[in-house]
Amino acid sequence: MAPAAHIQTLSLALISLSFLKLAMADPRTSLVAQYCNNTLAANGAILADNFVPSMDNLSSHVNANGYGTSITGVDPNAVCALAQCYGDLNSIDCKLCFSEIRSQLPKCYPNTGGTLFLDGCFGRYENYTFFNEIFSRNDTAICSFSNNNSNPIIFGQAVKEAVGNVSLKAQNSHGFAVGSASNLNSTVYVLAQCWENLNSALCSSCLDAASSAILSCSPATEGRALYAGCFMRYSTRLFWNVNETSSSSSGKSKAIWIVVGLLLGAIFLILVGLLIAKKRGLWGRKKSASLKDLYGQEMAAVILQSNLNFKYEDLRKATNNFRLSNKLGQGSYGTVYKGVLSDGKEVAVKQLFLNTRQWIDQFFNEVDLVNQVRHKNLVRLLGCSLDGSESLLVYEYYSNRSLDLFIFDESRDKHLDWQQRFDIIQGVAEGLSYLHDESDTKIIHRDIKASNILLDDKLKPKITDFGLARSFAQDQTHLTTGIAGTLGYLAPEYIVHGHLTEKADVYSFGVLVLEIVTGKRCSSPVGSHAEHSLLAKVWNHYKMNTLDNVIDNRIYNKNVSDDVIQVILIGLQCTQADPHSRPTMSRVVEMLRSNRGEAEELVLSDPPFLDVSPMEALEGESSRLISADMSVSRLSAR
Ligand SMILES: *[C@@H]1O[C@H](CO)[C@@H](O)[C@H](O)[C@H]1NC(C)=O
Ligand SMILES: *[C@@H]1O[C@H](CO)[C@@H](O)[C@H](O)[C@H]1NC(C)=O
Ligand SMILES: *[C@@H]1O[C@H](CO)[C@@H](O)[C@H](O)[C@H]1NC(C)=O
Ligand SMILES: *[C@@H]1O[C@H](CO)[C@@H](O)[C@H](O)[C@H]1NC(C)=O
Ligand SMILES: *[C@@H]1O[C@H](CO)[C@@H](O)[C@H](O)[C@H]1NC(C)=O
Ligand SMILES: *[C@@H]1O[C@H](CO)[C@@H](O)[C@H](O)[C@H]1NC(C)=O
Ligand SMILES: *[C@@H]1O[C@H](CO)[C@@H](O)[C@H](O)[C@H]1NC(C)=O
Ligand SMILES: *[C@@H]1O[C@H](CO)[C@@H](O)[C@H](O)[C@H]1NC(C)=O
Ligand SMILES: CC(=O)N[C@H]1CO[C@H](CO)[C@@H](O)[C@@H]1O
Repeated sequence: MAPAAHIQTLSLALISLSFLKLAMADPRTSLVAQYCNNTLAANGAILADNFVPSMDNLSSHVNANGYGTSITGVDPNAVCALAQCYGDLNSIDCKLCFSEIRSQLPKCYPNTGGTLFLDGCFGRYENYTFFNEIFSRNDTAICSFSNNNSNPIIFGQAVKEAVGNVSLKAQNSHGFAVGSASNLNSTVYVLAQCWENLNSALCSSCLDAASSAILSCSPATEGRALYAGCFMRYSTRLFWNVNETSSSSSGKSKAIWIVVGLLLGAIFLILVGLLIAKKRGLWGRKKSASLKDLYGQEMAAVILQSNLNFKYEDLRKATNNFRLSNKLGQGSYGTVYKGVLSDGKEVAVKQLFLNTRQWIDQFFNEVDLVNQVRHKNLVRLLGCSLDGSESLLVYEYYSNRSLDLFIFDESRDKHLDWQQRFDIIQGVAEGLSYLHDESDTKIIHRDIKASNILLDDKLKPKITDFGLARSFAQDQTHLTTGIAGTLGYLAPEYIVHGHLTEKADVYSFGVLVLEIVTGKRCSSPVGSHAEHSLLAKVWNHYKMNTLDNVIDNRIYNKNVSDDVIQVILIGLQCTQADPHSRPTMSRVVEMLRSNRGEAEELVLSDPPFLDVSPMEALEGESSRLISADMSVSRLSAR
């Protein structure tokens, strides 16, 4: 190759490198400190009911602004929450950081509050409005003395100058600043951040206190000050994300991403080839990331050429321009509309909320996964649209909508008899068993619940919403980056420790079985909690040998009650607190086929963790709380 060509390739490669660096900036999700308010909730069930919508609301604010507050519910079980990404995070990294907050904060449940400092963002919830607090009893400085600077006096002066200047700069620039100072050969980097709701007087007081606290860390090479209203960090290395070109991307359309990505991907392939040929491992570390990028682009190309491809314009017409009257429901990642294609075929069109890079990966993930798995009890994906301003997925339409509309329907016009309910339970079990054990890649659904079970015209169940599903084999490291799912259906080990295995699906399935049999919701809509202790209630009847009483009276009769009870026992077995005591889904399918819950062999222990509300426990049965604690600590011991 001519020298000129080398230079050209190299400069293009450098441009692409800087792009990758931007795209892969660091969300800094490592944990600095977490503490829980030591007050127990007045009512854990209502707290849980309020927690999820409060976090969802918070999430929408943080995704839009990098900061947010939300208030859900009323005293004494309100959930007031605040989250703040530090100013140098781009919008994608902010989402990643917040998703870590989202998954870690519930560890404080059922206490009324929790505070979490990560290196890139902050989150807190309490049962009162704390938004203007700048000090708390837990304010502290954390110093890392592992590697003290060898010249403490010179170093100390650099720390003092950098901290003082950056603190001042932050007070004068909307609460965020970064900066550095050098003294001889010591350079110190400082970041300061106030929460955005604080006025400048409060921000100044907080940063002043944080500054004096953090100065006590010198000569440690790392210091962090954690205050109720602000965060400050100094380090001897440059730790924040440096601004390069125009910052982040949330507004950019997907099309631009794909074109840019393809271009850079191609350039990078050339570079990697060159490097390998020359046996120079100079940029080896970046290589794997870029190849992962290429994977996404390949997917796009494959989809565009396949019959999975739908035109955005056709889908817009099919759904009457996404008219509200065509709306079927709200899925985890987007709104679902009914559409009628030009040939008269009815379809369900899912319009994904977001179009950032992270979500595009999710999008390919979903297309890829749902297209790979084919089973009579799984919703069929017909295709997707890549050419419009939004990401759309097209599914088969099922006329009888979702299971929750049937089992929780108070009026009697959508009645399901026992045989129909049993068939639904069996179908869902078979679908899940396929996902766990029979498909090419093991898939954990993560969000099994009544509204994710669709019913076709013969009332056969179809599991939907694979948006949360990840292939077990491909993505092990990211399994716990965000707790997804619906509280009430979530397995305790997943809520408390973020441990995700297929046994979390088994737990959710068990909850669903109990709902189908009793006709009661495991967790009620926001604000009420009457049925929240469904598991506890069924459990109590099991212990008193009165399970007859929990059966939905719309299906109850003497002839079926034995069969129904066998199924309840399977449900209880699936909701055991210890994941190892839960059967696999293929075992559940076997038990259902032989129509026996195998009561004799069954040893059920531990009432399910989530249903022990502190109030019930304090009102007398304190042994229940203790036993729940034990099941949690047993989980932590693993
Ligand atoms: C814990 O919550 C109570 C109100 O329930 C509040 O008064 C107290 O300040 C909180 N503690 C901390 C450390 O935030
Ligand atoms: C969040 O809460 C505010 C105030 O209660 C409300 O106005 C807003 O619509 C909510 N946003 C979302 C996305 O739920
Ligand atoms: C917060 O919860 C505690 C404990 O349940 C309760 O005593 C207190 O009144 C609650 N605070 C507010 C503001 O409701
Ligand atoms: C990056 O640039 C934006 C806008 O130009 C600015 O608001 C922000 O403070 C900058 N961040 C850093 C870390 O320099
Ligand atoms: C936070 O403050 C409370 C009340 O002073 C204390 O009991 C608790 O141990 C503190 N937590 C941490 C992590 O410092
Ligand atoms: C660093 O300095 C601190 C405080 O001066 C001291 O306690 C610590 O032992 C020192 N550590 C090392 C590794 O020198
Ligand atoms: C810090 O502030 C002082 C006083 O305003 C100034 O002299 C100094 O140059 C500043 N240092 C840096 C690194 O900006
Ligand atoms: C910085 O300078 C001091 C004295 O000039 C010296 O003792 C120290 O080793 C130097 N540190 C580094 C990292 O070069
Ligand atoms: C119970 C119920 O609503 N069943 C309906 C399911 O869908 C078919 C086909 O649309 C209808 O005929 C049933 O009435």
